[in-house]
Amino acid sequence: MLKLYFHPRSSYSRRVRIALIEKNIPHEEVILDMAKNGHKAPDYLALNPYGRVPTITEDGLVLYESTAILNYLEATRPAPPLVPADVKQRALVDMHMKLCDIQLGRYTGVIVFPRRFLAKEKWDIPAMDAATVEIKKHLVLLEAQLTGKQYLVAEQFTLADLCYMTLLHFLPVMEITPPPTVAAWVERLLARPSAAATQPDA
Ligand SMILES: N[C@@H](CCC(=O)N[C@@H](CS)C(=O)NCC(=O)O)C(=O)O
Repeated sequence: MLKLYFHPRSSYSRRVRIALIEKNIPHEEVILDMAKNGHKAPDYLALNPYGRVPTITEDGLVLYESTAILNYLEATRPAPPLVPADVKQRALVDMHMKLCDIQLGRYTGVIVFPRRFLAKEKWDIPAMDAATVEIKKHLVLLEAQLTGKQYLVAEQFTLADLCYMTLLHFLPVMEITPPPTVAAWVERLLARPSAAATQPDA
């Protein structure tokens, strides 16, 4: 059976958990005690030498990096689909998944991690301010791409939306107010039962 190693507060793990729910995939869950460095323990590092979550294992395969896992789940369990059938539309999904990590994930980490887990004296305020600027720039681009649309690609919920939703969940924590179309899109995504079932406690 597919096994998922994760932490309930991890946004990248949440991507995979949402896909498992959306696709109704039976699996076993292993929660790592990250507060006690469970993700740096030798037995976990033997699976994922980067010591990050999520990781999945299945039939001898060990796979980490959330987007690689999402693509694997899609390839092995195509129904219900989380990508469009059309090749060009599928390419757009891949583009948005990559841009989500490069243009957003990179910067949300700079702000969200200290705000959730570190005392204020330990915050790197200039770095967090610079990250805020980059995120706001990206949200302006997303606003233009989403105008008149419900979802990023092909008017259907895809892996592109899924990748964004677990990071944009933290807009309030980052004290960033999104432009209106992005705000409505995030609300729509986070209203999905799979989002409710995986909501982090803080
Ligand atoms: N690019 C990775 C990011 C995974 C990641 O950064 N996970 C965080 C938790 S959300 C983690 O494990 N951090 C622990 C560490 O970096 O030591 C992915 O998409 O899976």
